[in-house]
Amino acid sequence: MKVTFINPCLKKGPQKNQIDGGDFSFGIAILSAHLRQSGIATSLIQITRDFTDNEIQSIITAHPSPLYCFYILTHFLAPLKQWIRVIKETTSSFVVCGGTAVSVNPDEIMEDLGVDAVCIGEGDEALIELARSFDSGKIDHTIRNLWFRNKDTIIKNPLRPLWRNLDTLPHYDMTLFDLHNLRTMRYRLPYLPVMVSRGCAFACSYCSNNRLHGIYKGLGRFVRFMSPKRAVDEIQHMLQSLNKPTTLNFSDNTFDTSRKWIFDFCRLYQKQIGLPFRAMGRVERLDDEICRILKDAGCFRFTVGIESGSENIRYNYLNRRIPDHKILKGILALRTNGIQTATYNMCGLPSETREDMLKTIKLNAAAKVDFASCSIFWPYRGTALYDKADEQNLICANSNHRQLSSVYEDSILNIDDKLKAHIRFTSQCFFKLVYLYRMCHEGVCLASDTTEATLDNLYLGDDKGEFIKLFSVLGLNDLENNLYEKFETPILHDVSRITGHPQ
Ligand code: B12
Ligand code: SF4
Repeated sequence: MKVTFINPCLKKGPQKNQIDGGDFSFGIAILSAHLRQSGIATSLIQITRDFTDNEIQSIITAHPSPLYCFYILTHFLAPLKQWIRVIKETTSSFVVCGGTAVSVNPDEIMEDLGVDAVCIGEGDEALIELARSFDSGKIDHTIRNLWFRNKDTIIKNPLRPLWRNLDTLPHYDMTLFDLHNLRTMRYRLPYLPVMVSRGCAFACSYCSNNRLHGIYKGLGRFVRFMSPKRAVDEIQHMLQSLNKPTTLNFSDNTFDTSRKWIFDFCRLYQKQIGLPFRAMGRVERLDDEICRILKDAGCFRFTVGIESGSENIRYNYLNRRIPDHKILKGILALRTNGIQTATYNMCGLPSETREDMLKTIKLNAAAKVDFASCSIFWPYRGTALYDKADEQNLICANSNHRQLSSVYEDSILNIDDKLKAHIRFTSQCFFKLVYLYRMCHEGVCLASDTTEATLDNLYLGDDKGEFIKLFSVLGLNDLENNLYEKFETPILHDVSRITGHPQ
């Protein structure tokens, strides 16, 4: 028996004949490892673009399986629905799906996608049990963590406790992925994503972790890290499969969760791996000591979420009680220790005004960040901020079926067109705006009569033409690319120096 995984990682644009290895998925890599350890073969289909029904049919024919396993992302519900429909029309296979988007909204996903079963929470043991029950010839409908469609009813089984000790997990199955052609491996500064923890201690209102805490209440510790030794082993295993030195990206939600873990892990990593890496975490946890140890271990960039520059929005809407001064202090600690700083921000939040968005730009400018991105708020079902947006009648009836190539494209909230245009401009030009304000704060002459107040008025208005001219006059049109070039070329040299392998 062979189990086939299907991973949605669609990308817009002309790429038909281009090799595209898609995205790595830790969820699929670990589930496949469990199955293989139990003697069950696996394969993977990466949905990297839109496919016609006929194309889907031939891909499915090339990956025959009695059990298709979908990883679900809300952004891609429409194409996922198409894949599931084609599988159901052309085969008698069983379709099960999982992932955080399912865990926080199982009823609707089950109904909407027409699948045979959904997995709530961790699927490590549940999927092995399901695959084994196929082998025994009769599907077991009592498997914990799974809900089954049974004629007109749904069998809702309870959850089992969380996987307690991450050191006892098998190594991620890297063989499923076309590692050299992963999208992240084709960037100018390529990187391999790695992950050595599960869960997050925080409960930001827009994030699924907020709901997962509730689902898992009483079922074990939600935040778990591999031991430093096992984490290094895992990374070595992942690197061996790639067979090419590269930089690493820790995809863990909050890398700086435990001070002791960081110290122990970084010491070991520095000795045994030493490759340049980036990570992300909570800004208020960063201080000089942590930043120094991160830097010594090879951390060249650290990303933190500012999300909004308005304390009102952070405290009352996002459930992120971090005052401005702590944000500035954490980012300063990174900068003074020679770590590049990057921030995640959002715009288009419920109740957010243009003035609030301006505060986000200015806080990033004041922090002198090296890179900043600003996604457009997407309300994920099952999160507290979705409920708040719903109370304010901001959710459109068909919002779940909007397919966007990314969270940088448009707002899906029920708001007026002028505000939508402002939000798109803010997201698309965010870093250039931050840079302009930074130049202003640092006394760099922008144009004879351009003061901060002039910039503010321009930004708050509807006509953004002057900004477009300013960006062009100041040579900011290619800002991100130029900065990446400047910051990343030395890192590439570091990889070659450390490994003696030319990049
Ligand atoms: C790491 C991460 C990434 C990484 C890797 C993504 C990946 N595909 O693995 C990167 C940076 C690439 C990424 C990108 C994006 N991400 Co992301 N990401 C995460 C994060 C922080 C952890 C996911 C993870 O790997 N966990 C560890 C593994 C082991 O757990 P897992 O994936 O949940 O899998 C377990 C179970 O869910 C279950 N399971 C999973 N799949 C299946 C399938 C079956 C059949 C079964 C039975 C069980 C099962 O079993 C697994 C093992 O226990 C989550 C937050 C979260 N709490 O999950 C967000 C999250 C998944 N991402 C999110 C989003 C929105 C995105 C982007 C769309 C953002 C963007 N840039 O536009 C892109 C999408 C790209 C893509 N194709 O994945 C949202 C999804 C929300 C939603 N409702 O869809 C989340 C939930 C964060 C949030 N905002 O709340 N992401
Ligand atoms: S800190 Fe990050 S991962 Fe944790 S709840 Fe907040 S947004 Fe989610």
